Amino acid sequence: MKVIVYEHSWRRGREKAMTSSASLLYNWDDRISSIEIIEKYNTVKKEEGVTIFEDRSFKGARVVLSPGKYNFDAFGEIGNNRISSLSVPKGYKIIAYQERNFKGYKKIWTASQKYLYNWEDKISSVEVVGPR
Ligand SMILES: [Ca+2]
Ligand SMILES: [Ca+2]
Repeated sequence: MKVIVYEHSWRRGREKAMTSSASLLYNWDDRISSIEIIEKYNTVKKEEGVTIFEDRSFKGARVVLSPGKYNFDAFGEIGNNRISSLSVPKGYKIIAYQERNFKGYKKIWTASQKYLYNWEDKISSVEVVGPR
């Protein structure tokens, strides 16, 4: 959820967008007079995207990648050359590359793969494309 707080009533004065409760108090304690809650922010779920798995059949370490471009350093504990299966939600696709920086052999998947055949443990960068 995203919240916009305002210094004065009726959404006037200084404003600040907040997406976590931690940032709420600093400089704004007792100064917030109106507030706007943006529920819409919540409709794009943070967890939505392609899930990469370390092992076949959606097992082992997993990392969810929302639409964007990622080198293997963004694969978390999975790391370089270790992806063995992919969960691809409807409407999503993943473009995988065997080298970092989106180079080398390239392959596109538009559905989940429990086994990557000759692509197992080779992926070094990916681009995730969401539904449009
Ligand atoms: Ca693996
Ligand atoms: Ca590679």
